[in-house]
Amino acid sequence: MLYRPFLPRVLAASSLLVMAAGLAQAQIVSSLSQNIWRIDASEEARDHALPSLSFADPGAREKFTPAVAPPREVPTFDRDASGKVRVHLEIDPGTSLYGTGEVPGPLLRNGRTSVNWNTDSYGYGIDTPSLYQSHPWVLGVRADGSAFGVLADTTWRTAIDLTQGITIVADGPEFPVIVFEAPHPEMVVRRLTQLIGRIDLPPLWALGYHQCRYSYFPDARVREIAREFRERKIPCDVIWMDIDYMKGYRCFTFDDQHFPDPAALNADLHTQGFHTVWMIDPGIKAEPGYSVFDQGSGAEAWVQASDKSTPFKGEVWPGACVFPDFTSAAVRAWWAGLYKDFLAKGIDGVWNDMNEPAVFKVESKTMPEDNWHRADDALGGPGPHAQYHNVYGMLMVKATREGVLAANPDKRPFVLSRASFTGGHRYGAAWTGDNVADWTHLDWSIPMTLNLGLSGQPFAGPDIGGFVGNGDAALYKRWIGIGALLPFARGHTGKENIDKEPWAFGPEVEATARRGIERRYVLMPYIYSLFWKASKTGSPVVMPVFFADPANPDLRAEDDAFLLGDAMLVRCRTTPGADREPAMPRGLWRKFDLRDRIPGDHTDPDLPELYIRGGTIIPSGPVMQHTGATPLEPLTLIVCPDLNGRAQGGMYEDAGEGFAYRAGATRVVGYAVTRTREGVYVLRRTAEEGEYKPGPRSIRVVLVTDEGMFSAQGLDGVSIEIDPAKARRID
Ligand code: NBV
Repeated sequence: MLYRPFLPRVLAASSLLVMAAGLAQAQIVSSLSQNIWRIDASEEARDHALPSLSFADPGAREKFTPAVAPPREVPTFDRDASGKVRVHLEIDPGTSLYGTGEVPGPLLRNGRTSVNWNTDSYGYGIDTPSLYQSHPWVLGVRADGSAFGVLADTTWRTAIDLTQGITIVADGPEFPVIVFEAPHPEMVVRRLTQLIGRIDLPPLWALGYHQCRYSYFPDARVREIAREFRERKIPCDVIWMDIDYMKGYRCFTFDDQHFPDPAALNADLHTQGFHTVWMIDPGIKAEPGYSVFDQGSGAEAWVQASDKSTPFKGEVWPGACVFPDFTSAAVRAWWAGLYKDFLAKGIDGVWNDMNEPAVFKVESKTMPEDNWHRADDALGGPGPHAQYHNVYGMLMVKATREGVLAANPDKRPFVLSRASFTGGHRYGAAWTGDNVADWTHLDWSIPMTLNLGLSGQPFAGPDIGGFVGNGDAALYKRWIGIGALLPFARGHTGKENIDKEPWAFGPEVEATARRGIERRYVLMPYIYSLFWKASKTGSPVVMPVFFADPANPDLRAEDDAFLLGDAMLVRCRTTPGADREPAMPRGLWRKFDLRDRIPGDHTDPDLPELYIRGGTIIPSGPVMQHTGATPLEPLTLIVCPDLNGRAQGGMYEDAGEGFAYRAGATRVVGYAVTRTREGVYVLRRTAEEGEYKPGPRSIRVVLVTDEGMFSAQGLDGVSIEIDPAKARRID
């Protein structure tokens, strides 16, 4: 980068002359807010930029002022040999790169390339260039731990090359690049979400454990799975219905033989404390007489072929299909309306699959790039599929979410989507698609979830146990312990595979799986508070360990461990044999376990190790069979005093469902621990806000010290003393 050392700190004008790759191009550096810049290739490019589909408020991108100073890493624009727009940023030595959305392989992305082009990538590997979601976003962490972020604000295909600095090559017209700067990488992610939005608080049940397979059918099998969970006392909140519930794969229909009475099935499951999620794909069987096809045809709802006048047909599950054109608000509204009768059967959540969109029997695995979308002007106006391909899935989930909400206006919607785009977290959660039941994919499930979080999607996780292939007991028992502590925790597997429910591998593995899942439920008050924080601030629910010590170069590639919020570190073993010890951040981190509520938790070699950060408090609860099973009684505060004997923490709670929380029916409490001169620890409630009142509650304190864990009991609101010399030792 030629000019940076000589750059005047205050620029007289917003235009900056940049010499890049021998080409002179005047680029425009504008400010969106403090520490957020918008850079355009030229004034002309700025004036003609397509609207943002990532920004929660697209208008926010247009409210810029001339920048007083440029960011430290300034993108330069030019064209590659084939005429594509190329954006390049130099990076300082020692800069680590992350993000880029859903990418296979390790956390650290330096030296890697990926292509943003949503693709059905069954059984993907390290060389698979594109997975199901697109996130033209890179997070950079400099040697000193300060950080920056780069968002290429275009929906067209982008290739991200991190082999020499950051290079983004894009199809389509020039686009704005948004650059973020902050002293800490978590702040960069928060600033990103200031623009692309934050998740809405999910219903509490969606944070429980989910059980899926392709497919549980007929309905008797679904009932059997539910019964097994309850009889074996393995906690579970959600059972999933994959495509085989449909009648000939026609969306919004039910097979009359296998699922003759979906309403009764859902009602039965509800009685046992389960919620259900049912799949809906975008491919609609092109069959006159099928009401969804007839309605959509009448409304001219389908994506058009390149002739711009006939609906494109592609083959998916039901045979020849047409595809709703979600780039039109009218089509989205029609699609949303289809969920009313569907959800009236007692369905709680929706799973949108195949929405890259996936098309069978074609090399591209999707529709032709010159298909035609009659997109609204707000999205950029009519254009080819190449322009809208990457946002097709996101716009589908947007419509689905709206439909689910309209059908049950008093409930928080839950939608899971396979395809997505930067900003798609506002509409649905994500999973990492058709992974493989092997150790490599177990290993990747941590960094893939982390990089999605660093790209703005905090609600993500892998198919626990692996989708493609069987795997074995050794793999499953590691995976369930790790997966149960990732934000979205769902066991799933492919059609031909062996059973992979927690009990499928025999009693020993079942015991580990039960403990692993029980951990999630015990930690639910903490996990729910982290989702609340994500919804308020954009902080990811799980974060790389280097977030706890960003200037430490030894942690930059560590992805066998992760932070679950600020207070907890989860150290995993993702190889079958001689295991490496994941590196730890500097500072005080104490190992703890949940043996006081989960027998054998501390001796199970297959569960990840749990650490609590010195100076923090983790709220937790009793084991329960589902999130609605029992009240939070007692509230157990796991306390790790720092070297001065102090600790602080808090908790968010509400009804776990519905929208009263938006009108103040919330409870945010703070607790603090101090140590007296005599070495006695005292817990006090320091804050209590909001109108949600759970009633009187007892509190257990579990003090984590060098000498072991000690517990004491008291009432919420009253100070509690713990004298390690006299307190009950947990053993
Ligand atoms: O609907 C079947 C599967 C589903 O189970 C899986 O999770 C998706 O990623 N779906 C893909 C379609 C085809 C799988 C071979």
